[in-house]
Order: sequence, then C-alpha cells, then structure tokens
Amino acid sequence: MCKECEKKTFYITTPIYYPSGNPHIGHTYTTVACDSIARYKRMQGYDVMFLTGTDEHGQKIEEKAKERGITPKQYVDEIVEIFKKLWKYMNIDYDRYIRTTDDYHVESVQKIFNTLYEKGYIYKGAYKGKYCTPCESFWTESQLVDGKCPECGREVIEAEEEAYFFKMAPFAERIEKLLTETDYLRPKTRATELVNNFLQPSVDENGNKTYGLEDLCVSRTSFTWGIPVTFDTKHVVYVWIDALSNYITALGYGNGAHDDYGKYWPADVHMVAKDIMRFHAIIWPAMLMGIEEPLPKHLAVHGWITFNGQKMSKSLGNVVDPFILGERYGVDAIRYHIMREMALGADSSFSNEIMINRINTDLANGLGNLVSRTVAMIDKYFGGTLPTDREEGEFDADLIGIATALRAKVDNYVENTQLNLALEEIFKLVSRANKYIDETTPWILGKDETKRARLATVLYNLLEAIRVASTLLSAFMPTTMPKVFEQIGAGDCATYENAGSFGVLPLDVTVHRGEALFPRIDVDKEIDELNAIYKNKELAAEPAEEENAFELPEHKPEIAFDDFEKVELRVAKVLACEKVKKSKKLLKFTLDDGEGERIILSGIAEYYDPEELVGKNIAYVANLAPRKMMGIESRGMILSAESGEGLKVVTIDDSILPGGSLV
Ligand code: ME8
Repeated sequence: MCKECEKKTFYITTPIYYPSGNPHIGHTYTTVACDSIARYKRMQGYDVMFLTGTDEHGQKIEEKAKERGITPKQYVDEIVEIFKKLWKYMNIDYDRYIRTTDDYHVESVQKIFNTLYEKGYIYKGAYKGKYCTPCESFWTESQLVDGKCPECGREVIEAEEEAYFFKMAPFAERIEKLLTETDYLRPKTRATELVNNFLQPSVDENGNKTYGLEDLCVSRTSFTWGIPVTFDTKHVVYVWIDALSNYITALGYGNGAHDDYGKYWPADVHMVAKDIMRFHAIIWPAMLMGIEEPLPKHLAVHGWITFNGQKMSKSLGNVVDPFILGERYGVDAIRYHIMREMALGADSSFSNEIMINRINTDLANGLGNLVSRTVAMIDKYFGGTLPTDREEGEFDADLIGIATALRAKVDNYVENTQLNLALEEIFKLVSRANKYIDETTPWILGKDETKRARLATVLYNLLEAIRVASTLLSAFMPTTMPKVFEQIGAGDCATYENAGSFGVLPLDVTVHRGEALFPRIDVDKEIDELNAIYKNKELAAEPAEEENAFELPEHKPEIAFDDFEKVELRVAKVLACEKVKKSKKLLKFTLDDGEGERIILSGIAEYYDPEELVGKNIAYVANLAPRKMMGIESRGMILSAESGEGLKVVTIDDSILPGGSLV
C-alpha cells in the first residue's frame, strides 16, 4: 500500500536482458506480457512499478566489444538503444529501466556482496574447471564440444582459479518449503524438477535431511568487465549477484538514487522464461534470505518461443524480427498473437502461417468484423445515433450474462499470469456477439418498421459487448482499443469500473465509422513476400524442408498377435527429468505411472533439454525386465520416434491419466 495515495501497489519485473545481441521475439514476449499485466493493474487502480532493463557485464560483452575495437561501455550503449527503441515501438510503458552499469546499481551490489561476506555466506575458495589457455576461458564439462573448447576447438586443461563462493546449504530447507509449500512458483508443477535436480534432498542413516545443493561461484578474476569486489579488487562480481540484485537496487535498496523500496518491495511478480528459472527460484531467494529481506511473492515461468523446434535465440533472431512483423501487421496484432499462443509453463512454437491465420480469424474476422458490422448497421438503420426505445428479446440474456461475468474471469487469469486464457475468455464474448448477430438477424428487423425498438436493442447490446471486450483488451492491445472506443462512441464509459456492468453507454449513443481495425491478410501472398524479405537477409521465413533428409528404417520380420500382446504399453507423466552424471546419452526420468513413481533411463540426452519434457505424458513399455545403467535401475523403456533430426519422445494427449494402457 502506498502511504501517500493509499492505493495498493503492484511491482512487476522482466529479466534484465543481455545486450550481447539485438532483442528478438523471445525478449519481446516477456516484456509485452509484463507490460499488459502492468497496464491491467493500472486500470484496476493499482500504483504500479514496472521494471525492465539490461544486464551489461561479463566476459561475453567484453569480448564482443574487443572484436569491434570499442570499449564494453560503448558496445552496450549501442545495443541498449536498440532495446529501448524496440520497447517504444512495441508500446511498452515501463516505469523504470535499470542498467547494471548504472552507478547506483554498482554501489548497491558491492554493499550486498559485502553484507553476505560479513555474515559468512560468501567465502573464498577455488573454482575448478576445464580451462582453454588460448581463449583464457573456463568451461564446464557440459559446455565442451567433444571434450574440447567450444570456442576454438583446442584441448582444454584442468585448472583452478581463486574465486568467492556463495554458501547455499543454510537456505536449502527454506527454499524447498518455498517451492513446495507456497504459491511462489508458477506453474507449481515445476517444483519437483527444481527440488530433485538442484536441491537434491536426501535423508542420511541417522534420519537427518541433507541437501546436495552446490555452492555458487560469485566472483571471477579472468576478466575485468564487472563490478569489483571492494575488499579484493582483482575479483569482479560474477553474473548472478550482480544481475539478480537489480530487482531491489532499482528501487533504491542500498543507494540514494531511488526511494521506493519500502513502497514496492516485495515484488508481486518476477516473470522469466525457463532458462533462468533456477536462478530465480533458488539463488535469488537464497540471496534475499542471506541479506534478511522479504522474498518476492511470485515467480512466473513461461516456456520458450521456438522456431522449427529450436529455442528462438540471437542467431535465429532475424527470422522473426519484431520490427518487421510490427510493420507488416501492426504492433497490437503481434502483441496479441504472442500472448495468445504462450501457455504459462509450456513452449510455444512460432510460425508465420499460424500467426497470420490467427490475426485473420480472431482480429480481422472476429473483433474487427464485429465492430465494423455493428457500427455500419447503426449508420445504415439509424443514421449513426440509436433511438432510445428498447424491446428485449430472445438471446439477449445469454449475451449479457457472458459480458457481465467476463471481467471477474479476466481479473483472475491476469492475477495468475495466464494471459493466453484471459485473451481466450475475452474472445469468447467476441464470438458470442458475432453469433448474436446471426441469431437476431438485424438485416431482417431493419426491413420492418414495427421492429425499430428491437433493432435498436440488438445494436445497443452489441455495442455494449464490444465496450466490455475492448476495455479489457486495452491492456493487451493499447493502440487499437482506443480506436474501438472512438468508433462505438464509448467516450468516458470505457473504464475498468464499467467493464463489470452492462447498459452503461447512453441509450442514444452516436457511433463514428472508422478505418478497418485489423485488415485481413492474404496468407499465401504474405508468406511469399516474407520469404522474399528474409531471403534478402539470407534467412528463410519458413526454411524449406530438406528433401529425403530422413531415410525410412527397414521393416522387421512379422510377429504373431500373441507376441505383440505380451508387450505392456502404458502412459505416464514426467515428474522430473535430469541428465545422468558422467553419461552423455542418458536422461533419468522420474515418472508418475499411476501407481507411484517409476524411474526409467533413456538414451536421448543429446536431443533434449531435460526441463522440456517435465509435465508431458509419455508412452513406455511397462513390463520390460529392469536393467541397471550407470548404477541406476531403469524399469521400462520410453517410446521415442526417429524423426530425421534424432529421437523425439512420443507424447500422449494430456487428457489421458497416468497408468492408462495403450491398446
Ligand atoms: O538470461 N522464448 O538474459 P537473456 C521466450 N541476463 N522468452 C525468451 C526467449 C525465447 N526464445 N529468449 C529469451 C539473461 N527470452 C540474464 C537475465 S535476470 C536477473 C538476468 C526472454 O538476454 C525470457 O524472458 O538471455 C528469458 O528468461 C530472457 O529473455 C533471457 O534473456
């Protein structure tokens, strides 16, 4: 609560992005989603703080700047401008932008580091790893390519470097509780994976609970582009203490640049994608526990926008350049599409074709048509201003019921960071209103002089449905919705307060015909044009499938039905999935098989990031004799299909319960 204005406060953050390359549609998704939530909360009357920014230190930036012959600061200054330009273009209304190179942030991070050191949570040790001498870089085992340096391909050696470490063990138990017993993590289904993979709890022979959580390396001496440790200046603070602290330094924690820590902290929502979930779910709470500050309320973790099954990344960034998409379809259509496609916790695959079809179906045919038909009919039958006589009729109650119930549903979805569901719900009203036109047939009413009051009622109800939908949508599509308000003559009526009621517009409302809100796109022509644009940039919009990339496997000899019947195929849900230590191939799956937990090892590690499979329903052979691999007993075999790009796990529809048999 803000003491001065007595409004409830709401604090939401995006990750601070690395300015090591231009922003792409992945960064755009998180930022647009947070912007929409921030706008919605402002509309609800909250005093909102929406923070975004850039994470500007580190070896990678230092190297990129060196390649270009400029200083790291010059390098980041250039890219930060591109980030800011994109946010302006996407109509992102952030309240504060933090750069980790800002002096006030540097000052606070040094204080936080010192506090953790003084409390004994940070200690000096040695960082051991694989070191590439020519590149002067440490690598972890999993980063190596065929055991060699991933940058230059040369041999690496075992080496040690003096470094500071952050002790994680003192916080493990509280973090486990935070993840499993509170609603901090969204979706909560990811808690098992985090606990098993990182906290690694176990009970020793004396019945004491211990954790396998490793300490975190928090300083480096092999590069200089970072925040110096004040009491040991050859060290710079490494990555996470610098980056994660931004959420509080931006409010003035430990510095005099801002003064609203007391007002906004703890944050209501940190939104991130799954790549940095561990840092926000485990390390960030540990840091806050270490400095004895309150924990944020929620961590919302979304999946990745993928393209052809790969995570959208800087190297693929140009393929779906948000500037190009915005120019062609309008910023609001892009905002709508990416939010509508991403379900919290799951990946969303980007396809130009799906996007164009969605814009056509939902925006051009759905909402755009509803507005233009309604306004055109009011023009045609009443010269633009409705008469005040009314006559209720069939179908009204259903439309009005859906419209008045909508705001509470959308509130709930926004509260739970389920923006795709919020949009889906709003578009149910849009579809219902379009159906109401077909049911009430205003063009027939228009021919009958005695039906004028009924016709006016139908058109008024349509305007009201549009007002409710467009008011709620204005947080998601802030450029277009004011145009809708203008067309339907909503004036001051398009407020959040009014969005929960029906019958708010004046009875004699005047409409104003305007341009088409979302012009229809010719799919085939558009895809051709996109291909031409991207080819110019030496990138195809939808890369052509390679012909004969995949050779069909040879058939096996026929078997009798009785033999087939001996194989027990069942469905299970993946509870956790992790790489088997010291194995390049094996993934260890912990499954819910309907009767309890079952462990199966599968040789597909090179094709998956283990987190990708958590929560999925898979098929497996249940009655295969158990087999021990790398000291772990595997009970069964997960079915995978050879896809030409390696093995893909066969996934089964969510509606089937674990334990179900495949017949
Ligand atoms: O990790 N799909 O920065 P980063 C969806 N500096 N979201 C995506 C995405 C994709 N394909 N690609 C990126 C860092 N993102 C750190 C963060 S925070 C204290 C420090 C979004 O530039 C998503 O929000 O790699 C993801 O978590 C973030 O960008 C990673 O940005």
